[in-house]
Amino acid sequence: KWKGEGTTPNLESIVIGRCYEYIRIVNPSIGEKNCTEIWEAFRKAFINKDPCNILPSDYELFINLALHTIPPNKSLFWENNHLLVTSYSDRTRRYMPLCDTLIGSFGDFLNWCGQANDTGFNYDSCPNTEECENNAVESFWKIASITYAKQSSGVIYVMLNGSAIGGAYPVKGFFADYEVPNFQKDRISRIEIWVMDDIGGPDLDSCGRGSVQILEERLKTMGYDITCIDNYK
Ligand code: ENP
Repeated sequence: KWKGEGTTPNLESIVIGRCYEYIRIVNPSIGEKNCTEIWEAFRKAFINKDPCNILPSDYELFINLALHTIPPNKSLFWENNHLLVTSYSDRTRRYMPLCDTLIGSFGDFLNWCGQANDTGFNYDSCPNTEECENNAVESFWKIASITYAKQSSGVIYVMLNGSAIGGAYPVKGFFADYEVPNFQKDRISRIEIWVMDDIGGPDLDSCGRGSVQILEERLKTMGYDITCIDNYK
């Protein structure tokens, strides 16, 4: 038995439903997509395999089928702010973070894994990152992050949490390791960082200080035009 939570019950129905909701209601401008075919590609990435040996490249077909453009100035990167990002982005109406793309909607708030020599899902438990990094969920978010960062253009927004223990900008994390290195410099006009403190929470990190300063310097060294705003209204 693994230490992580098992596959979300009704995963197939949830994901196929989200896919149709996405292409019919949330973002019909991406055009026709075959949700059943995309689901099959997603499933085949990890089913009937050792759950600790799933690589980002196993999701390549899924990514190719689900890919659509991200409008310029709509990308929103974040760390430790999932619920605020979800409500503020308003399902693509205001911004389009990764979880509001068709690719991201296959994983957001869900859990999944399979097992070797078995064509079903493991609903009891799944390996967490400490048990093995090459698990189905982690590898999914890696390739999703890389793809999303490569497609992002115009003004790039980054929402960090100034009350996060360990710093607003984790120097190891999806944003630092898979997104920043994949930005397409010639398509990005500037980067705007928002450091949001939790309501009633401590002000542990802010623009020009601590881990936010590390991020600002990293991006400046890469040649980006940066603005940073504390508690963006
Ligand atoms: P956490 O640990 O605050 O939140 C993890 C939760 O957010 C999980 O429910 C996860 O879905 C969902 N989620 C949505 N988008 C992402 C994502 N994009 N990602 C990992 N989990 C995501 O988030 P993290 O781990 O720090 O990740 C934040 C990253 O997301 C940032 O790089 C941001 O720019 C990016 P699930 O399937 O695990 O239940 C990439 C990695 O968008």
